[in-house]
Amino acid sequence: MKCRLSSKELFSHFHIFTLSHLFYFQIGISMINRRRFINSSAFASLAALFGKKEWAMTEYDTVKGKPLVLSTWDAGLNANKGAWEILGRNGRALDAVEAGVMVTESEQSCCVGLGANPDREGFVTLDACIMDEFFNCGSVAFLERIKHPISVARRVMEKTPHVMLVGSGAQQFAVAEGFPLEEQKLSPDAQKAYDEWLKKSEYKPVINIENKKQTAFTNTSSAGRGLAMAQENNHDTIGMVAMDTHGNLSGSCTTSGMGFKMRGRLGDSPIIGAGLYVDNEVGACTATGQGEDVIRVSGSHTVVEFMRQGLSPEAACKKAIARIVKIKGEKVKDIQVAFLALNKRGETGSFAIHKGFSYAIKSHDTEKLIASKSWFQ
Ligand code: SD4
Repeated sequence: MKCRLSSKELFSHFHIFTLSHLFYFQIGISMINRRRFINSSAFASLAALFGKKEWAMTEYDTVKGKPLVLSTWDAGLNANKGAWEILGRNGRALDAVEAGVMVTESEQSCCVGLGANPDREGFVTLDACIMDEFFNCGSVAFLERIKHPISVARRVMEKTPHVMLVGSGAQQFAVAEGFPLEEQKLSPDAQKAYDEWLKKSEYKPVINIENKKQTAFTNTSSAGRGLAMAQENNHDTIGMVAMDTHGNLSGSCTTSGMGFKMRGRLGDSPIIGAGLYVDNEVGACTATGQGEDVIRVSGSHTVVEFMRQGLSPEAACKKAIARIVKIKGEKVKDIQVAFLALNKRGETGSFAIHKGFSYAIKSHDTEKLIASKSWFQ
């Protein structure tokens, strides 16, 4: 009996045959050396033939001996210096991302640490998370009166069976670990901003408040906006990702969240996969801006997955931003979100919804601030 197949059918049979053989072949190989197999040019060309780009891109060649740190907003310049104390001496990325953001937690700012803007009840509540090269991660949220939430997040990661502690439980753990309980008191700048805010009590986040010059961190009304712009301070929520000399990645993120938020509100920053994600085989990403919209798309994890599929850090950030832009429709004009990413090759990139987002980079060769590309100009 003659069997006639069209070229389309022939192709699809060949495709199925090849895929199933590849599957069994890959299981066998993985026991020997999966990494070498995936990187082999034969496999890469088969992947290209079938348009399955991610097969060829699953594993990146790790760059070694070129430590690098990236962090969000202009305050990232100082934070990077803190991280570099460790990275520049061939220390571990995890230690660097903790030390780096502790610099910002100690500075007076609108959006990080105990000096920052309070919630609508007048209390400063802090969120932070940290992740290392082994998928270890720790997080604290709705934490009050503790100066360095990032270090408490690291203790959660290292000393508990959990990933996340919140509120009074997080505070109790911090105190038991020896972190001092600070006074329940607003900084003079935050007090001024809160008094101003109380006049209208409107929740209206201002995009790019993190980089606006300000002395009192009012970010709610148009009057407040003018005030914020005219003032003289320059800090922010900080997300940091770093690669150490061994090519290992880690990340951290710490914030007081959106100013004048509802009591108990959490944003993306303490949520692993939203405000931060690290996959040491692929890359790392952190997010800043309106946390609700980062959470909606599991932002940082989504960016890392796009990098796994072969996109550059910038293209991966842009694709995640495109998703938010599509979801938000008209409302997108009032929100800012930015992603900042790094891959295993040491390539970096960012993308924001609106212009005005900047990030800081530091390596052996460079130390500078970069204006991010954005969806809207
Ligand atoms: C939040 N993502 O709490 C944070 C705010 C932020 O720069 O990043 N500000 O939603």
